[in-house]
Amino acid sequence: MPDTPDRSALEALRADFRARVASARTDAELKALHDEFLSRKSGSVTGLLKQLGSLPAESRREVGALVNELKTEIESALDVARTALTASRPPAGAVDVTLPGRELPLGRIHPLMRVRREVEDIFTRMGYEILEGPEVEDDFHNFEALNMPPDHPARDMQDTLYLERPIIGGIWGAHRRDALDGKPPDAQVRAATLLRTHTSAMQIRYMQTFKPPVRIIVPGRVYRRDNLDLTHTPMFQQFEGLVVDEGITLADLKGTLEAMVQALFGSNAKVRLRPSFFPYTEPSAEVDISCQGCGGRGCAICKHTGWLEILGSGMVHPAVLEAVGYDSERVTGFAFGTGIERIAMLKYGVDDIRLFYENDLRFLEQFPA
Ligand code: 2NL
Repeated sequence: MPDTPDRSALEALRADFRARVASARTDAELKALHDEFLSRKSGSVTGLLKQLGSLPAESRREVGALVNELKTEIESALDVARTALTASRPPAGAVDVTLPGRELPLGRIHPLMRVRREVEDIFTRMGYEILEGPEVEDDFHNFEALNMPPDHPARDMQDTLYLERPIIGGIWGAHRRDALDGKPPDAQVRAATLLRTHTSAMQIRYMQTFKPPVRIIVPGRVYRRDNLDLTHTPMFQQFEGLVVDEGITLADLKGTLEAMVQALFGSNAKVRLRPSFFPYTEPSAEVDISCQGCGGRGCAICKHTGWLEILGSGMVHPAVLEAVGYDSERVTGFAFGTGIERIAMLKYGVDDIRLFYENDLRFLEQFPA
C-alpha cells in the first residue's frame, strides 16, 4: 500500500474483499475477513483511515469519503453474509432427510462357505441332490456299512471321537418324509455313539431309503481326533459325492472329477488318478490336480512333482452296495470325498488350515464380500 491511498489501491482492496466475501462459507471465515479489513489494530481499511491525517487538506476530504464508503460497504456486506449464513443453518435438532443413509458394516461369506456353495452349484448343475445329515452317528452307518467291521484297522486310522452314552433320535431327509412314513423311528435313526468321521454315513442312510439312481453330494462337518497343525483340525468340513446306477464306470468318475476341478480351478487344470486303497471302494484312487502354483512344471508348493492331491475316490465296493440292500450284480457306482478346507487352501493359496477357524478379520477380509 502506497503511503498516500489512491483510487486504484482502494479499488483493488474493494475487489479483493468482494471476491473473498462471496466465497466465505463459515462464521469463522467472515470473522477473519472482518479482522483483515476492519480490525482496530491491523485492519487494512482501518490503516487507510489512520493515514488520512497525514494527507494534504485538499485531498483529505475526497479520499476520506472514498475510504469511509469502502468501510461501510464492507460492514454491510459482512452483515448480509452473516445473516444469510444463519438463515441457511437448519434449526437446532433438525433432521436433514436429504443426507445419504449410514452404511451398516456388512459381514461377508466365510471362505469355506464360498467354496462349499461353489461346489454345491457345480454339482447342482450336473443334476445332483445336495443333502446334509446328523453329525452324531452310529457305528453301522459310519463304519460297518462301509465295509469296516469292528476290528478293521481303518477305524484306528480315523481316530474316532466316541460319545460316552448313545443318543437316540434325529431327523434327516425331512423334504422326503413320505418314504419314511410307517417305519418305526429306530429304522430311521439308530443310537448314535460317535461323531461322524466322514459324511459317507449320510450316503449310507440315503441308499437305505431310496433306490437307484443315486446322485448326491453331502457336505458337512466331520470329526477326527487330530491335533492342530498346518493341515489338521479335529473338526473339518468334508464333501462327498456318490453316484449309483446301472452301468456306472470309472470313466464316469474321472469325467465328473475333471468337470468339477475345471469349474473350480479353471479349464487348464488337469486331473490324475493314482491307485490307492479305501475299504469302501474297489478300485480306489487318489486324485491329483496339476499344481496351480507352477502350472505343472514343478515348484516348492508341489514338491517339484507338478501335482497336488485334492481328493480320494473309487468305485463303490460291492459289500457297501449289498449292505444297503442294493443288488451289486445290477448296479455299480462311484464315490469321492475331500476336505473343503483343502480345496480352499489350494484355491486361495492358504498355507495354514487354522486360519479358517481363528476369526481374524485381517485374514477374512482378504476374501471378496
Ligand atoms: C478322503 C477320501 C473318500 C468315499 C470317500 C464313499 C462313500 C460311500 C461309498 C464309497 Cl457311501 N465311498 N466315499 C470314497 C473314496 C474316498 O474320501 O480323503 N476324504 C477326505
